[in-house]
Amino acid sequence: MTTFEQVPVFQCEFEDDRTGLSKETIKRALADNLFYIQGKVPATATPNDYYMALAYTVRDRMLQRWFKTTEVYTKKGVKVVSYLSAEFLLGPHLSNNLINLGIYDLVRQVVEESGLDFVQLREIEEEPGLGNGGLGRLAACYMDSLSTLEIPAIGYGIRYEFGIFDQEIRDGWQVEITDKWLHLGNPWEIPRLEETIEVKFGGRTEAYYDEKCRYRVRWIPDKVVKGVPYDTPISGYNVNTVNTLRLWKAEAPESFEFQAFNVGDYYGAVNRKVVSENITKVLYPNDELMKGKELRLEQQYFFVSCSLQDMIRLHLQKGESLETFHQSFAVQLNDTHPSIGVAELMRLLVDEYEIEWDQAWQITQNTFGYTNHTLLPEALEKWTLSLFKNLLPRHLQIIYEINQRFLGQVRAKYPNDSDRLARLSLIDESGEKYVRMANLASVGSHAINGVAALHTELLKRDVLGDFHELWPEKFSNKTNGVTPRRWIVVSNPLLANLITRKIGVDWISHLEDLKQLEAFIEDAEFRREWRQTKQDIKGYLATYIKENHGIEVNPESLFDVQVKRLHEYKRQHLNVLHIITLYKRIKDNPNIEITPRTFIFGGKAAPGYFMAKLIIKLINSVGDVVNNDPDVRDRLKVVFLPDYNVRFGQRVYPAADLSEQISTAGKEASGTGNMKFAMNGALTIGTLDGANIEIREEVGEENFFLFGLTTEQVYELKSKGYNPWDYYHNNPQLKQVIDLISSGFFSHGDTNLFRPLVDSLLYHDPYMLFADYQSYIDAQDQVNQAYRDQEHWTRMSILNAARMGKFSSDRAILEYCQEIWNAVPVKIELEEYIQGRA
Ligand code: GL2
Repeated sequence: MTTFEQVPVFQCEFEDDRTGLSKETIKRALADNLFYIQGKVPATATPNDYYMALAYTVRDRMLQRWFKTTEVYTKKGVKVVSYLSAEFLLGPHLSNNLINLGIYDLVRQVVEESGLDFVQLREIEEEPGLGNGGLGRLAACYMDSLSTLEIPAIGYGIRYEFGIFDQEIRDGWQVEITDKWLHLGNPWEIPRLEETIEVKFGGRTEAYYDEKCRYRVRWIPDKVVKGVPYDTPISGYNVNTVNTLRLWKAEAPESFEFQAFNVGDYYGAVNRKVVSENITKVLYPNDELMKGKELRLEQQYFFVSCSLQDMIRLHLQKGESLETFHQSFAVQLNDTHPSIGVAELMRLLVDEYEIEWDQAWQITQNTFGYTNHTLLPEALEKWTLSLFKNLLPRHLQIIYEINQRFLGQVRAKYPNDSDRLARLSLIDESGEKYVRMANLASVGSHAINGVAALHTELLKRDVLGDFHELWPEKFSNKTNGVTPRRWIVVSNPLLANLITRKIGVDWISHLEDLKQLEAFIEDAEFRREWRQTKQDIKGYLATYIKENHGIEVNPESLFDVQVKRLHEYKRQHLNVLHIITLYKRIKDNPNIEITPRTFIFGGKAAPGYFMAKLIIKLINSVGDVVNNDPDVRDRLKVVFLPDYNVRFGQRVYPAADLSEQISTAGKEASGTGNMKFAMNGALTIGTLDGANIEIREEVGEENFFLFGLTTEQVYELKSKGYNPWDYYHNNPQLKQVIDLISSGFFSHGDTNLFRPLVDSLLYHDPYMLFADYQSYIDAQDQVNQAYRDQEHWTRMSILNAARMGKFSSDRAILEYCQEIWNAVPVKIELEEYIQGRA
């Protein structure tokens, strides 16, 4: 085996083409990669070839750091955080890596001096959309912070061939197009074929006595699938650490099929190959909705088994015994999607490594931590026993065993409390029987956390209330955070530069430093610059909207933005009710004084979620009427921007004046978009939900537009008996708005189109839009007033950004490290002869 020191490039005394940072070297490296990797010369090269050459040039400059980082982690005594997540919504790599390596401006200059269009090349990158929304993006932010904080870490997930679908809007409706992110190749990943792992499925179990006469169980599967790891480097900002994101691809093991070929079952063998490879074909596009599909459980088990086997291999390679596994790895379950890991680690330890049950259980509990991300009942994962038994017969036995021992403890503590026992059981036996994954995760972990203060309190009280009573010490809150590298430096260079000119660059890795901006609040010139910056960015977005969607928007108008997945609980339709209210005011009095606004929406609906798709149609239909009505005189514009993704987020957060965070209180676990907006100087209109509460606490109530019922009031009203008709009849303004939709005014006279939506509001209104309507309109009227005083608005905007330090993912990761993972930074030192950073 070649050791690190033996790799020839490390002894180079001259500037190496793959590491050097002089302009000349980078220029040569681009040409070299174009020719030797892409096999192209300028005469035949496409823009994509140039993009690939550029990406390889950047990746080359990460490789030594990556290699060195990996090497250090194989040393005894280094504890590695293993973040298990079915989703990683990374977004484009190029700019982020350039920023983290400190070579953005340099590389841009070289590219441009070579006669290439840097922005064009940057925009060619297909973003890996391997996630649905907040949960997957959080995992990506956490990977960035882990590297930046120099924490040894590895992210494990699934290399979906098709990520989240691309969204087109046709005739106002969402149309889903498959996402072919890999079609032109992915320069950021390296397959590690030699580290392939086998995963078993199905079949049956068999009891036997081993040579020491101990009772054992073996699993005889009926299918084996290969997991091939694809590694992506995750650079830290301004440090040498480059952690790994290891995503697994399913492949059929050829050897397994020889028999089938020999007996002539060619098509059967091919079919099994196809079926195996289907496991990692596509990301399930449901956000916060559990659908009991077998393939989904296969995906979960597949990546979790690969990952745990991989960790065990690494641990054993260090020369350690499995008794100390939890000292090598802190494994975090990102929601219940990877929670089968609890049973799988037990199976590996007990069945394959012959560790006694009690000790294996200790190791398992010490290894796992569980983060819950939602209170929505429809999102809680559960699998029917029959499905589970067919796919994972051994795991079901293990779950029964865990359950029996666990319920024994509960019985001892709470004798004669069968209701409690039924609620805590890993098996739901109230009707058809299910395995409850949140219960499995809770029992198998030493730490359980929610993602915002309110969410954690509600978890402790409701969803995991019985577990909290049993083990209060396991619970803690870890309020979410987002990475300022991607969400300010990469996405908003104008603002980043302005901030850096005022307070230096340290804020990029110490976001609390933004507080120093408060000292400039009385500086009129600074306020002017701040305002001008926002104005310029809004101008860019306006141009983009005009060029790409043909809609003229006024950059002077208030940019009111709601971008997030479409969901009734997020209440995009409440926003629409406000738009129609303003429209009606104009129609009733065309000369009314009104603060010009541009309403910008973006977000995908799960393909099977009819109501969410109807809300998209409503937004577009209202937009068609409002945007084309001469009475409006361009004072209101409504745009739904299709295919909201990370890249588009980067464009829109910096341009927002107002951030819409209007979920029904108690429904949004945290939200992270709310943080990205405020960091970029947007003001929030929001409910007391998720992290909004903490954002408001930080920025000050006078700098936040609050409305709506509290969680307590929502519960109270529900239990008293909520009747949306009361609000409809008692509020003439609301009645007019609803009647206008019902009348077919926005649907060319079709009174049926939006009926399901209107009826749902009138007859059920599960998310209480009507109860919050007036309070929302009043808060929006305050927004209008405030925006008219631009000086005051600018002060509020600066204060919002300045007080967002808490919401850096660096703070969140530090808390996880100190309170859950017991992980500490490990500095990665590079040999002197390796080029330093720019
Ligand atoms: C979510 C929550 O809905 C969201 O409020 C939270 O910010 C993120 C990250 O913690 O997790 N839960 C969930 O299932 N999805 C989310 O976005 N998809």
